[in-house]
Order: sequence, then structure tokens, then C-alpha cells
Amino acid sequence: MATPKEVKLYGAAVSGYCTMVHHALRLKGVAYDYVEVDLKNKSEEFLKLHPVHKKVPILVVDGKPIPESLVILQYVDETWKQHPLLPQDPYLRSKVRFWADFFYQKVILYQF
Ligand SMILES: N[C@@H](CCC(=O)N[C@@H](CS)C(=O)NCC(=O)O)C(=O)O
Repeated sequence: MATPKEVKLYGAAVSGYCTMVHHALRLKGVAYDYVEVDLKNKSEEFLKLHPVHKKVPILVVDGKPIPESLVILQYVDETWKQHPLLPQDPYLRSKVRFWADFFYQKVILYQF
């Protein structure tokens, strides 16, 4: 697979889901453009990217949109191998997944 050339994140400053994606891209050292989405007035450009959920974050890689933060994190980890997001050891991986799930269910809050 060729290394992606153009990476663009559509997000919102209020969104913890987007923060996770920002952190993953920065940890990997991926250069990307950022588009702040007005969640109260979503642009046609944004709505066209993912007409199903119409939510941020959406990562667009070489023109291909990827929705859903966990799907994006997995894509990022599989595409840029440096600084893996998960440990090698299966038990440690299970702990990371537990806390990620906990974070998603109990911690992430947003307001807009
Ligand atoms: N399951 C989604 C949740 C994303 C989500 O809820 N995004 C919120 C902002 S934090 C959003 O775009 N809300 C706009 C809306 O519901 O219209 C993910 O993990 O990416």
C-alpha cells in the first residue's frame, strides 16, 4: 500500500472523539489539514462525505472518507506503523481496550 499523500480531518473542537483522532495522528507524526465543522450548520461539503451519521470526526485520506473515531484510530494504526497505539502483549491490549471502552462510555462528553 502506498503511503497516503493527503490527510484531512473534519472535526469539532468540542468533540472528545475528535481529540482522540488528533492525538493518534500527532503520535504517529502524520501531517494533516484540519477542517472545523460547525455542528449546528453542517456544510454540503461535509454532509457529502458521510451521509449516514453526519457526525465528526471524519478522516479523509487521498479523497477517501473514513467515519467513526474507533474505525479511524484502527485505520491510522494500520496505515502508519510507527508508534503503535496498542501494546504487543494480548493482556496489555485487553487493558487498553477496556479503558478505551470506559472512556467512550463514561468520559466523553460534548456540548454544542
Ligand atoms: N460514534 C461516533 C460518535 C461521533 C459523535 O457523536 N460526534 C458528535 C460530536 S462529539 C457529532 O458529530 N454530533 C453532531 C450531530 O449529532 O449532529 C464516533 O465515535 O465517531
